[in-house]
Amino acid sequence: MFTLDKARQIFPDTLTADAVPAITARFKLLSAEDQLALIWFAYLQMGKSITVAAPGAARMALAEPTLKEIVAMTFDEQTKVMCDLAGKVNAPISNRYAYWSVNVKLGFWYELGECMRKGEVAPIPQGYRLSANASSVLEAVKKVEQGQQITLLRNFVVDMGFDPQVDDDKIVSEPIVAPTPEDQREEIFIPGVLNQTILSYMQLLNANDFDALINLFLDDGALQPPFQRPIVGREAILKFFKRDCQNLKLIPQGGYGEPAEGGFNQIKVTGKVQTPWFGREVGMNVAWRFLLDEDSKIYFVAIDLLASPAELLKLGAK
Ligand code: ECH
Repeated sequence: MFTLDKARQIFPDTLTADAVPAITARFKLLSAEDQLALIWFAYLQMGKSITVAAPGAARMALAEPTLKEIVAMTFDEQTKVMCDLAGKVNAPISNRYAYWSVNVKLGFWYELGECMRKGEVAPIPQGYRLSANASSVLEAVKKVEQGQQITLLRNFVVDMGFDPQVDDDKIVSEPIVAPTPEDQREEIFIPGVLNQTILSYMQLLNANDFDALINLFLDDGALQPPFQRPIVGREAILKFFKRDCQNLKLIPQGGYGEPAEGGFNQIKVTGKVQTPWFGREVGMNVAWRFLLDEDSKIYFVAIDLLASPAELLKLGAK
């Protein structure tokens, strides 16, 4: 029978974007000042070809009091707050930050970036020179494709803040949007895939209909986001969907399935994913590796960020 560890190994020839964890590890070794400056330079560079969508008021409401607090500080104090965040120092704002969901953290930095542009928050000092290591990490960031670049930026931001043991039930996140009405949902068609569970998975996630989506999973089912440990059990997965997965757009392009042992089926789908932060401007190349039980319930699904667009075509006949 399948165990979670064994399920994680299905479709072993799927090549994931190894550059992302490699660059993230090197980034973590840099000083807080270098980290902030590197992100600033990378962000400016990316801003030439893609634009971040300004976060909505609902998302910003949670970070707003903290942003006001920061804007009222002196430049030196502001710089200290940002360095404490990057350095994961135990300080009031670093503590608060640790309890924000990913999107609240991103929205907070988006606003700070705007304030830096307007001169309301201390900029990266003019002529700041990155250390040799930081320059080489920045060059590495510039070389990877856009989907990997935004994943790196997101990783950097998620990792900041002081985190002793954050109680997962205390994380604050933006309010939940209503699911798209049924008659407005887009039909999903995936060449090579007829399995209804897979088609429903894509359609329900695109419609933000997480309560229906979670019913596709077995009680002890698991979902593994890119570069993360699997999230196990329906309750934890549902919480993740509601907190971090609103308004995604999944664009599956092809797939194939084959029987696995014990009456299970393994199905691989490849395609693009768009995040509401960048909309149609960035299509991330991903694979979904599904393992379904004999009743077509999801026992396991991994979402992988692919190494290159060529990986999208690696389906079927070997
Ligand atoms: C400034 C300088 C000082 C320091 C900082 C700054 C600001 C930085 C800012 C960065 C903003 C970055 C952003 C990144 C957004 C990235 C989003 C990504 C989303 C990926 C989603 C995927 C979804 C996959 C999934 C699928 C499923 O089927 C199941 C669910 C799930 C410059 C001031 C810090 C502002 C906005 C990468 C792949 C498909 C697993 C979720």
